Amino acid sequence: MLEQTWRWFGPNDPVSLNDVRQAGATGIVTALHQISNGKVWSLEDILDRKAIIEEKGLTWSVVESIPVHEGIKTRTGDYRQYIENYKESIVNLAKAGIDTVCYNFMPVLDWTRTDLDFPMPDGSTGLRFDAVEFAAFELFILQRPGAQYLYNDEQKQQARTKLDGMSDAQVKRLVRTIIAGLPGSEESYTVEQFRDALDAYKDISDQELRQNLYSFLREIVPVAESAGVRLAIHPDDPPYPILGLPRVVSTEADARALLAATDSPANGLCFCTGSYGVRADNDLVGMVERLGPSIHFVHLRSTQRDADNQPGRHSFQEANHLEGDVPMVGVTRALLAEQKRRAAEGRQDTRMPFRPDHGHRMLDDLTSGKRTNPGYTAIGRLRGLAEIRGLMLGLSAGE
Ligand code: DNO
Repeated sequence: MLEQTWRWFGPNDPVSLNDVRQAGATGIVTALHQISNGKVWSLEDILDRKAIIEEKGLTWSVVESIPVHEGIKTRTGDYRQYIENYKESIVNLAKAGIDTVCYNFMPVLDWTRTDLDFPMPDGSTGLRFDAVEFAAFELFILQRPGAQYLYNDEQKQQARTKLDGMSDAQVKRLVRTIIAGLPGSEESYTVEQFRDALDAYKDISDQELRQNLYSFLREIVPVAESAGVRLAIHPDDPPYPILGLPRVVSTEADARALLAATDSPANGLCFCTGSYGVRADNDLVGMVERLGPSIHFVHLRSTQRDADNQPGRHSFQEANHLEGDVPMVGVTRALLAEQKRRAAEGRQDTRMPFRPDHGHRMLDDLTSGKRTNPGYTAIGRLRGLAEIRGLMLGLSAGE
């Protein structure tokens, strides 16, 4: 079995550590969300948080995430200081015995959706990214310079029609959903600030962002390696360019290039099936088979692409964990095989933490008025964890 973990947003998370225990997870995935981007995580703050987790009989398994300051991504401003601070946080985590750190290198926005309560056929609600709504936002609300060249006339018309059919409240909600920051994203903007944040990338190509990422890795990976910490980069979500921004962690080729840029056991991946899985050209099972040794952390969830999708800008919604486009059985089987392989090889890092990523709002979470973080409900994730746990047990029993 892979280690069963659960994302917890800290003491203010409406889903408590007691709830996590009852869900049957043993590891906690969390971050010091109260510390602003770019600042050092002190050993004292880390130990305080660790004690809260251990008091409940759980362990702090993975840090998700130490956020990467925008200055590091653009290599502007005080970025050198932010990199030094990042290293110090890694070393402090190692001193506290925490050895796995997730991060991402998505410019401006972390994960992005257009609807946080999209009705599912069974009456639950889930997260959705609608490419037409997103185009409406970009073309007509944000009026991003350059956006008009990304879409053909038919797509522009579709977006216009979509926007015309929306009430003021719906438009407001769409804007908020896109720019106000989803849980864990650590950045949120007003429309004005958002324009400025995008502007900072106007001269940064994919190639340059890639180089900025690799330069960052060349600095932090050796520090992580000597401290005994494994880094796990989360892929882009959605895994294709948006808003004219560069995108560099969306495909198997991207992951390989990143691993090759700094060859070290500390330089690894967070394998998020929901993010990579939105692209039909990502062969998820093959990716686990080929990249397995570098997978330090796993997010298991599924997505469903719309039937009428246009390649490169898919609309999708999040599916139940064992349904949708992600071949969850094959992926899980490949992960279990990787775990066995590590044990046979004598590697120490055999726990391979995974968390059930996201979950629908369902049952009491729909009716109780409890406000959980979008995607991070108790009951929806409990369903995901229970299904995946059963799947793992079944697959292991068949060995
Ligand atoms: C969304 C999450 C992301 C993820 C970061 C990792 O639910 O998967 O916010 O934590 O991208 O840095």
